[in-house]
Amino acid sequence: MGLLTIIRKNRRKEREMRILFLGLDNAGKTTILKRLNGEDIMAVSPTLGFNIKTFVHEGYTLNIWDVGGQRTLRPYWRNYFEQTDAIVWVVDSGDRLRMEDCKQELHTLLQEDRLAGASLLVFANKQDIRGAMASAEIRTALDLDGIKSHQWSIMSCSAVTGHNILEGINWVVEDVAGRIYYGATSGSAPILAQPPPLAQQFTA
Ligand code: G3D
Ligand code: MG
Repeated sequence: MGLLTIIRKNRRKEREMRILFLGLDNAGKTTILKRLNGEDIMAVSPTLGFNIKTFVHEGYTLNIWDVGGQRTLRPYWRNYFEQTDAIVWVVDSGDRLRMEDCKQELHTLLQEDRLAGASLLVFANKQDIRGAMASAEIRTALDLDGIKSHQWSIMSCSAVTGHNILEGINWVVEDVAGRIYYGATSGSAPILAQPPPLAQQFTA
């Protein structure tokens, strides 16, 4: 049995998922995580390295890696790719000027072999800002429909109001569980009460 197979089996038994939060700097990654963790969202400062947060959600342990998105830090993203089950790509929906940069970075990221198979959730964050781009507009601007390599979904949200944050994480957990746990042939795979819904495109 290969090492990867052993690691996968262990993770299945432990019901663990590894989720990577990425996106340009200032998109709201750290704020979303703080919101999820019930922390004070007013106390965020730019992430110079990375934060790891662990939550138990719907019976799964989520290890969430929040990595700094400044241009100078982006070359280091690849150090975090191993064993990633899902990518949460956070977008500042008010930042029209950097949408092209955002698209390029996302499409470059998705070419990474080590991310093959990871689910992709695009969070169109900061919907509370006046003039924010709607998720349908961001879907086009980021050419999400051109992504054939990953199962993806886009969801509008606001870390400030909390709108759709949990719904987004639910989609990630269901999508990953559908692949890792339902696709499992090992007897150690947990049995869930309900099959997860098929991947859906959220345009809320
Ligand atoms: P990052 O981790 O992606 O780099 P941060 O982004 O979480 O550090 O957030 C960057 C700034 O955006 C912060 O403001 C934060 O309060 C703000 N922000 C995050 N999410 C939202 C949101 O949903 N709505 C609004 N209006 N602002 C948001 P500061 O002023 O501290 O730079
Ligand atoms: Mg940050």
